[in-house]
Parts: sequence; C-alpha cells; structure tokens
Amino acid sequence: MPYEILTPETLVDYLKSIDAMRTLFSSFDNLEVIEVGDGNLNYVYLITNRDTVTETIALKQAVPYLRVVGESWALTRERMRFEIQALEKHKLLCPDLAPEIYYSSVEMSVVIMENLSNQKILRGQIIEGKVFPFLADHMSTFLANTLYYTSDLYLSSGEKKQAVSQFINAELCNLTEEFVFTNPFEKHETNNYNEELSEKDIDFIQTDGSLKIAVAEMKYKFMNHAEALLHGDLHIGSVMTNENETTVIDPEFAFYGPMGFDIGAFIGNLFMSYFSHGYRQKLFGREPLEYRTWILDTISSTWNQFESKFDSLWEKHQNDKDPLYFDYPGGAADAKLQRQTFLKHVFSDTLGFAACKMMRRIFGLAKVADIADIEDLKERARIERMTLELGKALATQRDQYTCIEEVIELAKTISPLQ
Ligand code: ADP
Ligand code: SR1
Ligand code: MG
Repeated sequence: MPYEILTPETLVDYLKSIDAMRTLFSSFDNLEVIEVGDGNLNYVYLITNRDTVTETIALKQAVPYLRVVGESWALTRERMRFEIQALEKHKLLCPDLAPEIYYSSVEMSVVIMENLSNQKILRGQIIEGKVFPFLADHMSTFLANTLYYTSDLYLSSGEKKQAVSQFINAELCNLTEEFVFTNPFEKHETNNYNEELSEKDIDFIQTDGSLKIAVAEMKYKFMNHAEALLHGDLHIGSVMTNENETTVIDPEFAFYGPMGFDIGAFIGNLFMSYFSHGYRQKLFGREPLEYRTWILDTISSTWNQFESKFDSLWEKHQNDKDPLYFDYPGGAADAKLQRQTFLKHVFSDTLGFAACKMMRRIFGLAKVADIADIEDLKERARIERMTLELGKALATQRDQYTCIEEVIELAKTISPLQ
C-alpha cells in the first residue's frame, strides 16, 4: 500500500487489510482508537477491541516531518526502517526487555506492536516518585546484551560491517549532532531558556573554551566511533515499566556509535531526576532522602551491573574461542587487563555523553518534564544550574573519575542528599 498518513478514521480499514491483524482481532466492528503519541517525532495509536479487550495493539507511524516543530521541519520517514530493524534486534538479544512486533511496513512507515498497557513511561513514573526495584538489573542487561553482541568483540569483522551498513541513520544522527552537541552550546535560534536563568548562567556553558573542546570531542566520538548498535535515544522517556517489567521502546535513532552514548543517556537522565526531586518530593509533602537515595542507587547499580555483565559476556567469549580472542603468536594477551582497559574507556565516554545529554536538556529545544514542568521558575533555574554544573564537570573531567561512586559524590556535593 502506498504511503498515506493514517488517521483514527482510516486506521481500521488499514488494519483490516493486514493478514496478521485479521488473525489478532476477532472483529473490527467495535474498535477503540486512542492517539497517545507524546513523543517529539511520530504518531502512536492504541487500538483495542471493546468486546474482547485482550485483542489490543499499539500502532506507530512516522510522518514526513518533525512532529515537535511541525510540517515546516521536513524529515524523511526512513527513521521507521531503523526503528523496525532495531526493535527486531532488541527482541532477539533481550526478549524480555523489548516489545513484541506483530507487523511492520517500511512502505507505510508503520510498526504494529504489543500494547504495553500494563506499563507506563518511566519518566512520568519517576516524576511521581515511584520506585522500580528491578530497573537497574533490567537496564544493565539491556545495555550489556545490545552493546556487546553487536560489537566487534562478538561479531566477525564481516558481520559487523554488514550490520553497520544497515544502520547508516544519517538524518537522525544529524538531529543529535545539532540538538545534543551543537546548538545548546552556542547562541542558536532553536534554544529555549528559562527566563530565570541569567546571562552569567548561560555564559557558564556557552563561553567556556575547555567545555567547548570537551563537547566537540564527544561529538567527534559520536560521529566516528562505530562500536556497537545503539538505541540512540535512551532517555527515561524511552523506557516503559511496571513493578516487575521493563520494556525499551522507540529506537528510531539506532545507529552504530560509541557504547557510552546509550549508557550516558540513561544515567544522565537519572541525575536530572535526582536534582529535580530535591524539590519535587517536598511538593508531595515527603522528605526527599529516601527517593533520591533510590535514584542514586539505581545510577550506581546500572553502571556497576552493566560493567560486570558486559565483562562476563566478553570473558565467556574469550574462553570459548580457540585460540583466545585477541591472542597473538609470541605473546599471550592479558585478557582481563584488556577488558578492564576497554571498560575504563566506556566509563569515560559514558560520563562525557551523560554530560552533553544533561546540558542539552537545559538550553535546547527538547526539554525533560522532570525539570521543565516545574512551575516555580526560580526553583527550576536552581535545578537547571545544578544540572549544568554537573554536566560541565563531567564533560571536562570525564577521564579523571575511576568509579561511578565518585561521580555520585560529586552530584551530592552539588545537591546534598537530603
Ligand atoms: P516518538 O518516536 O514520537 O518519540 P514514542 O515511541 O516515544 O514516540 O511513543 C510515544 C508514546 O506512545 C510513548 O511515550 C508511550 O506513551 C506510547 N507508546 C509507545 N509505544 C507503546 C506501546 N508499545 N504500548 C503502549 N504505549 C506505547
Ligand atoms: C528536535 S529533536 C528532539 C529530540 O527528541 C528525541 O527524543 C531526541 O532526543 C531528539 O534529540
Ligand atoms: Mg522517538
């Protein structure tokens, strides 16, 4: 079927035309269609048979523009091909952490997947102050599996290069290059500042030469270091959760890039949540200590468990290989040291990318509700300054930290844990 933008009125006929949907729905006569897209780029509909509510799907369609800006900002629909390919890969590598895909069409820029109605977007739940005991375990598994198994540490050279070629996601990488690594760090028309931030606050970031170099270095890594298949936009709005389950959605920014980019996105978002909850918990009439402790524990556990799971996957592969992976005649490689050195580099990248991802959310077009929805603009500015301070320190000193606990101490210095 040639491309057309689906509407609640045309959706049902479209579904009727798909074999897999005729199997899934026993009847199309009484479908409820709700548009739930709250993202920046696409449209998402939840469609349920009112007569048999277990017959339900989520349908996502890309439109040929950037939704958050409008039709004036053209964007090809190619992003849906990358989303479909990445969702399929995630399902293979992390079956419990990715949605089930029922149908996809590159021509229509559509993916039809499991309706995760028993889960909610993590960002909203964190804003409400909910705790997820398995989050760090699940996210560290997602990160270790997706990053390890798509890298040269696991794939053959030919397989890896073939995979890289399937994920040349130039348009969305360009969005990241502009909106994450460039515009927030200069005077740019797409920027958007809280009016309570002063010129001095803005200059703290935009006129610091060392920081500019650090951000440029991270941008260069993003553009050139094709280490693994990344989700590409792994903020806490790309994760759905309930008490026991975690599902990673929305990988349309997927491409081959530096591993630390995904880990940094997740951790950087949690640091912003940590800062915001010094204030948010008080709005709920609660002492912030307990919830903020959970956020910091989740950050440290995510990194530490990722490091250990990634190391185990690699060690197993090294031991399974004959001869030892990366062993050379005339001198046996110190496999453990090699793994430690590699993970040190991933840690430094993680901090550098977390920093860029945090700072872009303060000055850039796309904000995070954790901070931007705070109505008291003075309070919001105070939290924004903390975020900028942590961002600047991590970007410029990313090589100096030896463990995540040191970074957490820094966050606590900026905003004491209470
Ligand atoms: P975008 O690419 O525009 O950012 P997302 O993939 O983030 O879109 O989806 C937008 C919203 O749609 C999500 O925040 C979530 O509320 C909802 N959503 C997306 N996928 C599903 C799903 N499989 N089940 C239920 N809701 C979903
Ligand atoms: C203008 S680009 C908007 C942002 O939305 C996505 O979720 C990505 O984070 C992107 O940078
Ligand atoms: Mg998206």
